Parts: sequence; C-alpha cells; structure tokens
Amino acid sequence: MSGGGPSSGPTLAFVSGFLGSGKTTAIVGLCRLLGARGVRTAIVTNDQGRHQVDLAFARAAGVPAVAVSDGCLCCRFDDFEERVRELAVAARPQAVFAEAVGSCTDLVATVARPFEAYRERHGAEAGHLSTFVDVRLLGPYLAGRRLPFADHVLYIFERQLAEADVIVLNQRDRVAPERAQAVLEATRERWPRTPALLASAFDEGDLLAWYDLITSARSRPRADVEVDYARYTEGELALAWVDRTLRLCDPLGADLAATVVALLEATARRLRAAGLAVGHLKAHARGEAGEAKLGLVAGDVAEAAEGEAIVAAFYGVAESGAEHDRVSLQTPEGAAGDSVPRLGSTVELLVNLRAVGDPDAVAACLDAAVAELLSRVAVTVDTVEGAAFRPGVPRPRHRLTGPGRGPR
Ligand SMILES: Nc1nc2c(ncn2[C@@H]2O[C@H](COP(=O)(O)OP(=O)(O)OP(=O)(O)O)[C@@H](O)[C@H]2O)c(=O)[nH]1
Ligand SMILES: [Mg+2]
Repeated sequence: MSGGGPSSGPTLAFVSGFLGSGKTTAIVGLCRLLGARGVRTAIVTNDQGRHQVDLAFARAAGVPAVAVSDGCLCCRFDDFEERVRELAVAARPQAVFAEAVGSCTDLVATVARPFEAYRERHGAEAGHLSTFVDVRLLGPYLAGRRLPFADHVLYIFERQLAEADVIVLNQRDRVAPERAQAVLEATRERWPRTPALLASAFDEGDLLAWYDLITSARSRPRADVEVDYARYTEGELALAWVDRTLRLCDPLGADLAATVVALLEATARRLRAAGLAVGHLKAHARGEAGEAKLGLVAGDVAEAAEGEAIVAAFYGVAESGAEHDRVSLQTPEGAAGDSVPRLGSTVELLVNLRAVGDPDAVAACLDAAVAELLSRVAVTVDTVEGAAFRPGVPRPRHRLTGPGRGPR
C-alpha cells in the first residue's frame, strides 16, 4: 500500500475470508492503530443484506465507513466504485480496507482486477487481497477432518484461500502456540507461493505485521484460480441470512447487557438443536449507556468440541453445551474479555445471523429465543424490521483474468 499523498488517491486493500474469520475486528483494530499514527483510513463494508452489524461497528469505533449492501462487491461493482469515490471526497483516506462478504470468492477476477482496470473512474490504487481464516477451522480442514458445512460451502472456503495474495491465520490466541504453528506450516505446504501469517485481531503487533506485509509484499502475478460457478452457487444457496432489528426495553430501568447475551446464546443453542450449523451469529447492541458487538462463530463451536467431535458439536450433542454457545463481546475500543459492558435499559439490537440451512428455519430459532426470553423476564421486545433469505446466485458485473501483475 503506497499510503497515498494528498494529491494521489487512496490504496485499497481487499479483505476476504470465511464468515466470522475476524475480518472486521482486524480491520477496525488496524484502522484505529493507524489513525493514532496519523494515517487516515476508511472502510467499505459489504453484505447481502441491508442493515449491517459491520458498518455499525466500524462507525462506533470512529472509523469512516460506507456500505455496499444488497449484494456482494462483484455483483454490485458499480456501487462499490461509487462508494469509494464518496469516501475519497468525504474522508480523504490514505488507506481503505474493503471487506467482502464471508461467503464470496473469485475476488481477484471479479473485484481486484476490474478495480485496477477502471482506476481512472475511482482514482484509487488496488492493493493486496488478504484472506482471513479461523485457525481453529483451517487446522481440522487441512488435517482432513470433517467440518459441519456442505461440500459446496467448503469449496468457497478453499477457493478464498487459493486466490489470496496473503493468508492471515486469525484467532491464534484461541489455540496453543504449537498448534497454531503446525497449522501455519500445513498452510505453507498447501499454498507454498502465498505469504501466510498467524495473527490475533486483538494483538497490535500482529495487526501491524499484517499491515507491513500488505504494504511491502513484493509484487507477484495475481493468482488466476478457476472457480466453478455451479459449485459456488450451490454453496451460496446452502446458506441462510437472517437480519433482524429488535428494540428491547426494561421497564424497571435495569441494564440489558446480560439479557442480550442470554438471547443470543439461546439462539445459538436452538440452532444447534435444530442441526443448523452457525457460520456467524453477530449483533450490534446500542443503548443509552454504551454499545457492543456480540458474536459466536463456527470456530468457537469447533474449539469447544473435544477431539474428533467437531461435527457433533454443531448438532445438539448436549443440552448442557454452554461452552458451545458462548457469545464473545467486543466494545468499539477492543476485546471486552469476560466483562459484559453496560448498555442501558433501552437497547436497539441489530442481529445478522448466517447459518447453513433454510432461512425460515434459522429465523424460527431466533423467534423461539425471543419467546423464551419474554417468558422469563419482564422486558418488552419490538421487532423494528427483519429479513430472512438466501444470499443468491453470484453474477459478477466483470470477470477479468490474464497475466496482469499484482499490487506494486
Ligand atoms: N479471541 C479472538 N477473537 C476474535 C479474533 N478475531 C475475531 N474475533 C471474534 O470473532 C468474532 C467474529 O469476528 P468478525 O471480525 O466479526 O468476523 P468477520 O470475518 O468480519 O465476520 P463476517 O463479516 O460475518 O464474515 C467476533 O466475536 C470477534 O470478537 C481473534 O483474533 N481472537
Ligand atoms: Mg465482518
């Protein structure tokens, strides 16, 4: 990334990687670090839905952010360019991070190359494509163990890694160092031409090492990977997207943070019991006393599973599987650890739930968790809006392959 002077446009780093791998956490963390060092940054978030937890979280952290919504960057390429132009004027960033939807692949051909080719339209430089992956999922995947996703979903997971300029093995703080190192070595064996690093999205040194890699990695031809769109489409269609905005209120004025955590954990428990493997259950909660992002990802469930039982862990092995349903919390400043931040007694909760299965069945788990909550505590819950759908067939606006070189 050149860093861009006042007269040149920003450099744009593309960030892909499976649902819940830690893209937003790392990007927001890095933007805050760079901001403290005087580098102006901005973020483009992207989702198939309209109301994005990632956008809310980036803005809560004070990073200028815009969203490409209702489709992925490749299908909404013109909108993507427009948003980048808008950002360049509004925030004059030197570095922009564009996060792709976690179920997207083929980004080199359909996003990075077209972005390079149409530089004069938006004025930004195309940088590297970093692919994030949860080390807790990649380890078992490379070892040939079964993961609870259909083959076509795993196809997307694998293609994202195959086309990366840089692979970031994230969530390293969640596994023993020697295990993380073994996954790094297996990754280098599988994709020997691709620089790979272990990271925790909450570790400043790791984030700066990632930045260093994407700003200094030598130019190399962008990887031209084949993508079988029939399989890619099958993978997308196997997933469910459920978005919901809820307004919770405690009439006695009590803080609702623990209630929000309980609601999401009950949703996770019901998904498991229904055999619907979670990709990412994420939420942004904003109350009069504070805000937080809450989440549970596939890797958390895999981590909670013992030994070979990863698949079983996703499918209701134990009613008492509290470990499997533990939601983690983040404040705009960073990891919240075990402490639950105060939110207040009136909370707007935006839920983005991505799982494998039928959208109505996934939505029903959230509905049932709300009903369970209402039967237990005296809060009111109003649904402001909601949607349940499948991500849809990928139809890129452009697809460019060829001998073009990667970022300089
Ligand atoms: N301990 C730990 N938790 C992490 C790390 N990175 C992300 N998380 C947590 O993992 C969850 C998912 O992180 P996100 O940054 O939202 O993941 P994402 O890839 O942007 O997810 P999608 O946009 O839904 O695909 C959140 O609950 C984070 O707090 C990490 O390196 N270590
Ligand atoms: Mg994200």
